[in-house]
Amino acid sequence: MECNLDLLVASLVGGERDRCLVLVREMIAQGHQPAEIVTDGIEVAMATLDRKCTAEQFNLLEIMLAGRAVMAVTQLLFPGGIDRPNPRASIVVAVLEGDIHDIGKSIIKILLVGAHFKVIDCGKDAPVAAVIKAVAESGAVAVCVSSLISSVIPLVREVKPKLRAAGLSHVKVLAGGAALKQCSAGTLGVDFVGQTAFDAVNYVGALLDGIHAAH
Ligand code: B12
Repeated sequence: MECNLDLLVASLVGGERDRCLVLVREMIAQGHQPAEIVTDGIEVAMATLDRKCTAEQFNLLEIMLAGRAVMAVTQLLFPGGIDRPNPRASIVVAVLEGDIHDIGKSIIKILLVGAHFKVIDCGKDAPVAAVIKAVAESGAVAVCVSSLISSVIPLVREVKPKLRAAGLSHVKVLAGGAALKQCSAGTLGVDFVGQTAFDAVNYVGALLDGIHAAH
């Protein structure tokens, strides 16, 4: 079983999309859980790429191919990328302006849909104003902001005050992604900072349980 995870990591790093899909199908048949494949496969592969980037071996094509393989595996693991009837609540997800890293956001989106939420995806490189508009129009109970570029941090700090100015102070703001997960919620001016996509799903699940218990 571990052997397949090692192979998957190597194939993701190598950008071998079709090979990754074959391996993941085998792993699912062997009983591996999607959460394990994300944590011990996708995230390990990305950490390997990160080390290459830091060692100044950054190769854009290599990283793009790896990103494409990750997206294909993610879609295979979590195929429920369509709206479901009677969702538990609406959640907005976004990568803010200046950042185009959207793999983490896509994982969150897929997990939230899988957990029966309606997801409004503002995409990558999204202005804060577009996020506020999406919340106002959808009646979302929370916003998940994902960022891998440190220069986006000032924009993350704008989200909560702009929600408040729009009369949406009840909406929770969650932050995550490599550039944000080292920061405290207080530093970023958000309600919650998560380490993994699963933290986002657990937080909004608990939030809704709290809202229902209060009524
Ligand atoms: C793949 C990648 C790319 C791909 C992105 C493809 C895509 N569609 O996303 C491409 C090649 C396009 C790219 C481009 C660039 N990149 Co890049 N890239 C990466 C790399 C290798 C992996 C990122 C990734 O996808 N990780 C996998 C996902 C699944 O992890 P994740 O986003 O952290 O998400 C997980 C958790 O954090 C959590 N999570 C994520 N969001 C949220 C939100 C909430 C609310 C919660 C609770 C949880 C949560 O859930 C996920 C699953 O558990 C990283 C290195 C790294 N390890 O971070 C560099 C990295 C992010 N890139 C970097 C840089 C510098 C760039 C470029 C500027 C390079 C350049 N000179 O052009 C450009 C960016 C241009 C821009 N304006 O955005 C730097 C950023 C440095 C910094 N801190 O500012 C890094 C750290 C590399 C490095 N060491 O220098 N990149």
